[in-house]
Amino acid sequence: MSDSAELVKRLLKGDRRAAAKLITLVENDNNGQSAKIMHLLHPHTKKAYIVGVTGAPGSGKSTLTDRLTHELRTKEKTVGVIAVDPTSPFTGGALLGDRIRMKESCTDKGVFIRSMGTRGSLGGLSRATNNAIRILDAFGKDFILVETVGAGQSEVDIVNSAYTSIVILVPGMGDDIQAIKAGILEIGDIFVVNKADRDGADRTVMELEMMLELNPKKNVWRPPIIKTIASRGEGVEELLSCIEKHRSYLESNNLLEKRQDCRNESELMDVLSYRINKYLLDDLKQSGSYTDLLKKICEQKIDIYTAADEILKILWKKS
Ligand SMILES: Nc1nc2c(ncn2[C@@H]2O[C@H](COP(=O)(O)OP(=O)(O)OP(=O)(O)O)[C@@H](O)[C@H]2O)c(=O)[nH]1
Ligand SMILES: [Mg+2]
Repeated sequence: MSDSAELVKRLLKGDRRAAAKLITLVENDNNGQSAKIMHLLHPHTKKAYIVGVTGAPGSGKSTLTDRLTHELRTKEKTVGVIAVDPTSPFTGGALLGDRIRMKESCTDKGVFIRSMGTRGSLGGLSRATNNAIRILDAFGKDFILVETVGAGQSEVDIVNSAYTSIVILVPGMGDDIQAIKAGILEIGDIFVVNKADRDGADRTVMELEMMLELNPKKNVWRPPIIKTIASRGEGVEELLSCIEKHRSYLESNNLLEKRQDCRNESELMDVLSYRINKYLLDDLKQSGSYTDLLKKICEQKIDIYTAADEILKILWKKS
């Protein structure tokens, strides 16, 4: 039996080390190992409930995730936590930081915590994270909490794959609210104003309410706004009850299936474009006609669009 098959077998029996090893394998994705692993895992997935937690650096995502994990554990739910850290790929600084902040949950067997760093090519992080989510799903975790810094496309992609997305803001971020309005506001199913022990929390809630009012996307679900003090665990119970309400809303309106479909489609497109890039374009770059066309562009004999048309013709002929 291959290495990954053995690991998947151990994962399904509840072996934590196998879970950790498998996530490392999908992170590195050497020799197409992710594909093999995902093939074996697929029948064992689609059970976990995925929650995205996003917000600016330092807004309290890890603290809140830790508290939420604790709250879920009191309800006897098992939890997987994935902290996506796109900014510090090498040092492991954020990893340690998250570990320390999440220490409360760390010794608990019902909790599995993992940080993911930027790796590989563009978009590799969201693919690795999606695969890690599936690994923890097959591992049997009831809830998977995914922490991402709310900036950049890959984080938005990751949040998009959650069933319930929590957007965290902190008081005194008026300008930031404006800045994130376009992207993050649309994906928030629940808004949290954390650090409510600071001045201006009510004002932030008000500004947020006004912004949501202006949001043209009028859904039956009106995103609630909750004030929390994550460092003291205040408001966390209410947050969990909002997550449960949102889940019931999705389930009773057949929207959970829809979100799962969206998630599957975006992952399929991601894998397809990755493969098209990797196999077709890599192959093409080795070919003489590609080098010839490139040379012609440099010599001003052909423009880039015409060259691209020529390349597409070559690819179509091949397929
Ligand atoms: N005053 C106050 N401090 C808080 C609260 N919640 C978290 N903090 C503190 O804010 C700091 C950042 O919290 P984290 O949970 O690490 O924030 P984060 O969003 O995960 O940060 P990054 O992962 O680095 O982006 C820590 O020092 C926390 O103790 C709160 O409700 N009130
Ligand atoms: Mg954090």
